[in-house]
Amino acid sequence: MSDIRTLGEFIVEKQSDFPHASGELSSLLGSIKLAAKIVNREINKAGLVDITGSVGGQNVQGEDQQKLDVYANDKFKAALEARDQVCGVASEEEDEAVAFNKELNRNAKYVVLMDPLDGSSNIDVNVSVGTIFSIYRRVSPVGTPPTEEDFLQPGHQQVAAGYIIYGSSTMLVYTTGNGVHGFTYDPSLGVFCLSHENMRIPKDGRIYSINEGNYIRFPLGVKKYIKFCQENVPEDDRPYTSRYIGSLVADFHRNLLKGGLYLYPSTATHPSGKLRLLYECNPMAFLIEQAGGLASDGQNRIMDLKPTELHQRVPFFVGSTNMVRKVESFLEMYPDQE
Ligand code: AHM
Ligand code: MG
Repeated sequence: MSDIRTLGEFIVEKQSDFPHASGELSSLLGSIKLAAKIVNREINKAGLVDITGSVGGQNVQGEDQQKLDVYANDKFKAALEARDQVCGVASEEEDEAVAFNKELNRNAKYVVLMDPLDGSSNIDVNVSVGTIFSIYRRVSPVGTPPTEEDFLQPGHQQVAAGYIIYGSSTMLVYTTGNGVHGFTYDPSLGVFCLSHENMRIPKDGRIYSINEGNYIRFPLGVKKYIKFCQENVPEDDRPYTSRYIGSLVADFHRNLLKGGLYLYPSTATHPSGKLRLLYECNPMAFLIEQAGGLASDGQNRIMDLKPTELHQRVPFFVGSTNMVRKVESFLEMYPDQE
């Protein structure tokens, strides 16, 4: 028992990493931890109760909303509002940013951006899904409602980011800019236990993760890169292995542990790709850089992009440093669509 370090204990221990730590960020992470447990409980029951399937509506981007998407959104929002450390949230499931109106919330200094249930189309088939979160210090004055500028900050301004993977076991992985730490949920104790301290992604990898069904619509550089991955060059450990779950958190998590590259490029039909800059790409970019990897839109560092809208999409290449550099070099070498 004495070896177990819980997420709560670890966060308190690490508070001293912040020169003027007031405990507010720790308390905020505590809210996320609580909502994660509630959502985890519900996801584990998904096959048992009539909770899966589309709720009937569509979100702002015209995608089907699943019941658990809505459930997760509500639980994370409620948990974040309850502890008074957050003045507003933006979510994949909300058209606009949501300001919390209580006076204590208006006095809070953080905003949270989240994808409450990423990969939710996978729930019905018992495949891992996840929650992704990103935390910023507000730039508008404390005491007022949050403004658009609070939510449209570049990724390098994040103070913390992380994800929860609801998988064969449930894990919470986060960074506050001092490395990446992973905690595995022990359902019998009801606590997240430190299992992966200071996670590092290998500089080289041999897993590539992409929806190859879209091949015909990819930029030429991506097509050439895929062929490069498939070439028979034993001295370079090629051909690589292709692994694609279709659940960003799960694909990212595997590649973080083993080394690899996740790609969601622009396509002929979706010139900006599919993934959302603010609550999918930026948090993953912060995590991967903290773990020693890279995240790029094909040319630029993801965390340097200046967001212009809440649900903005961006091509996304994330993973082992040498693999990201390689795909960037192919995009530079073959700039045109075929
Ligand atoms: P979602 O937020 O609507 O669930 O979409 C994001 C998901 C990612 O988890 C996953 O990597 C990607 O979409 C899969 O897209 P595709 O089905 O086009 O391969
Ligand atoms: Mg998503």
